Amino acid sequence: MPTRRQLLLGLPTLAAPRLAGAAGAAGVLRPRFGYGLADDSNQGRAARLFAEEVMRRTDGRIMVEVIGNAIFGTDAKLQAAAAEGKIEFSVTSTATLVEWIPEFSLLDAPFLFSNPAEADAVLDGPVGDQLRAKLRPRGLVGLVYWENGFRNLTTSVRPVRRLEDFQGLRIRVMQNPVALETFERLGTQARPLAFDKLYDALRDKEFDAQENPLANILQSRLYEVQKYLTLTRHVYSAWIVIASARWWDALPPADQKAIMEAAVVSRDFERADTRMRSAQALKDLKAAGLEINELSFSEANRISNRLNRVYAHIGPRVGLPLLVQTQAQLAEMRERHR
Ligand code: TK8
Repeated sequence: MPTRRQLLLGLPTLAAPRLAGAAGAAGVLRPRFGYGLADDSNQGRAARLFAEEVMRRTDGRIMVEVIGNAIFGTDAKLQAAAAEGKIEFSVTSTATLVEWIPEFSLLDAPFLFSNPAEADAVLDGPVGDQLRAKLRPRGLVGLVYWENGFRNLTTSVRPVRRLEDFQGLRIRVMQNPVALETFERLGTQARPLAFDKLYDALRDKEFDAQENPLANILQSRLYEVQKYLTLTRHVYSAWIVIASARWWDALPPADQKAIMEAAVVSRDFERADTRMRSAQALKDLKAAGLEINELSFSEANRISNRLNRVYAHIGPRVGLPLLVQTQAQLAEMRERHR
């Protein structure tokens, strides 16, 4: 077993010298998949399934080592580690890629998707493909999108029932400019923080509030340091599975294909797993003592109206063609399902 320090510093973990993820004596590759959440999380389960599928499809020639618990950090740290080739795979929020790739801010648009089927269709279609392709110049390959989910607000100080209740809340947001602007517009004091620092910061009362999908609030135990949950569903959060481009480009095409197929299997599993658990999470969070409320229709409308202006800043980052294509796809889906 590698020590934590070896993992942190990216030192070789085998007695024989080797390049990370490069072929060892027996020709076996051991790429590392770093992720931010606990072993017992949707990320952990799907990462392990991905590793199994890659092993099976390559007859054991590629053995993905799954390393969770934010040992390599979360999001921005993981992206940098993968881009630098310190790890070979990771999964991070698309929101934290926006500083590198502004077009990803498309997905930060409040209330863009109205249900998971819309998110799947856009992410797995031409729009998602164009976004993934933008990772290349950053030294990353985008494989598939996993679901984090629709984000909901939690606070420790008061329930949020009306637009006015946001006023002055010290809220942690992701390291993402659109999230920052969204919550500033709602009247909060918003500040970005990496996810692996969030639990302690809430416990130490550095923030009053945070927002995350239900499954994540549960598996990251945020309910222990928060008291109220409002089902705001204000934005859909996607995760993207990434690979180090340098490592990927050295693989034979057949292995690239096998890994891509494994990633698709992991995607379908992860989405089903996350959706099943988030339905259950509501009950578990209630049992754990969170006070839960919905937003009334009229308050939800007031909040979404207040956020209309956020779109004005997303547009220039994303560019008109991608925006139009997304809106056209959604309009077409909604027309069909009427
Ligand atoms: C996990 C993050 C997290 C995200 C956040 O690494 O930071 O709030 O929702 O789940 O991607």
